[in-house]
Amino acid sequence: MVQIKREKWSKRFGEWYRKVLINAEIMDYRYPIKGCGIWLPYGFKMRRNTLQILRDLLDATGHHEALFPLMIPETSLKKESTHVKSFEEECYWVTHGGTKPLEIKYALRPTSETAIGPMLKLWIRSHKDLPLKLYQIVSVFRYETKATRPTLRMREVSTFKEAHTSHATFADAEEQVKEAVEVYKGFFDALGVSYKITKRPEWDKFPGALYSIAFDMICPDGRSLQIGTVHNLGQNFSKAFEITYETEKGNQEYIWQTCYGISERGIAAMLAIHGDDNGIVLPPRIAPIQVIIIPIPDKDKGKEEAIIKACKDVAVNLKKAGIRVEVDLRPDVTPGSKYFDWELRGVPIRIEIGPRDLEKNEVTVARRDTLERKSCKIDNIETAVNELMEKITADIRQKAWQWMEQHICRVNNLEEAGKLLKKRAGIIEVLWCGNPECGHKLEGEVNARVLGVPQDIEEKIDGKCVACGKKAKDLLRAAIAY
Ligand code: 5CA
Ligand code: ZN
Repeated sequence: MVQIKREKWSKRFGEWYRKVLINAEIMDYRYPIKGCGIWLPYGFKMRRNTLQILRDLLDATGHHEALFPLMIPETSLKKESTHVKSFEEECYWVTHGGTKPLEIKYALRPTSETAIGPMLKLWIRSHKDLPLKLYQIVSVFRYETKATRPTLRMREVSTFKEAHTSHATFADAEEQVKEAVEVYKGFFDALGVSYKITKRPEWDKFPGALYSIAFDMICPDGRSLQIGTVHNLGQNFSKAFEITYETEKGNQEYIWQTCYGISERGIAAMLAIHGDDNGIVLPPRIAPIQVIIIPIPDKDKGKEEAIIKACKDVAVNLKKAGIRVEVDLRPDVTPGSKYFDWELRGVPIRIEIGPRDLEKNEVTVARRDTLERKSCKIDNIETAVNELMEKITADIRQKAWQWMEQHICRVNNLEEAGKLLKKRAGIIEVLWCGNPECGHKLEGEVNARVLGVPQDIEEKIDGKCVACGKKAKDLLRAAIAY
């Protein structure tokens, strides 16, 4: 691990991130296909804990996990015209079975509306079948043309949670959008990730949607990252796939649909926002190892065995309390190197036990996020660890939100906006008349991206559009986006 000093960290975020993924054994990105990576065992455990939070949130709100096929026949993908127009070029196509060309080629799913459509048509008969809320966690494939980056922009997005819901009315679909936003808030709050919620402009909504709502975070380099989206699909797909239901009055109506997705970018956001010079910092709920215990060798050797025993005893007690704990007993590695290894991997709490600790019936507890150390009575260690884990969770979340608030810039002229965007100061907020052209002016020469109109603040709009000077209707957010 090359040490990157704090003041340089933000400028070298890309480099830091790439190194941390491989050195902390999260993902190996050297696979011979671009945009594909391997979740290494440590990263995979972290991923599993993350997904558990998401599954729990979805299951608790009446969603059901399912699994649809990877391949989508071209005939299905083509049914919704705006959808196919956007995804056709982004699909990987299966054209052969062995050496024989297929009559109908198959797309590897870039997302699954068109895989699910034909099945909903079979399943949904009456209003009693609605709402139907399904999700799956799978790989999707997108032939991304923008620069691929590990976990941030994959071609095999291997941790794609997509939810697809069907409803009887537009109002029900609107309610579902709200529920989805709440679920995602809960998810990112659990990871301690700070975010802004914005309605994407017309020109940047999901292909086939009525509108799209997005969660964006701000990376340490000041660029924004879209970490989740919620779409109201209206009846676009149900009309294309002829998915109807019988109403209570006996009429046939098209269903209303929503979909929402989160990927490994959610994990990336968590690593990016909490990380520091020493490596990653994991929220205790996510950490595969929550506590690492390190014996400090006794120079006089007299207490060596007692120290090892104390380490093991503490581990047993913590394990009994449901805490994920390990003792680092590697014989030829110095404590300093052990600290380095586990700090890099983001283990929230380190417990050191040395001869002097033992004499006082104490241990030394170090927290990963602040690197602070303090002594703690051995008897009460489970309670102390549990309390500290809660404190770490709350503190890193608060720090992440502070970072976010420090990087929201309200400006009232285009030059200033351009300057700040160029400097990657974060997310810019300006007043806007609603005209797309004025939005594009903000994107300007700096190649920024309009994120859209805020959904997380309510404010009376009073003033003029930064681009044209006409009466403003909304706030508009923009950033240099990943
Ligand atoms: N069908 C909808 C909802 S599931 C859909 O596909 N929406 S999406 O295109 O916006 O993708 C959902 C989320 O996946 C995005 O908000 C983004 O955070 C993430 N995502 C999209 N493309 C990639 C990619 N190439 N690599 C990593 N994550 C991605
Ligand atoms: Zn304007």
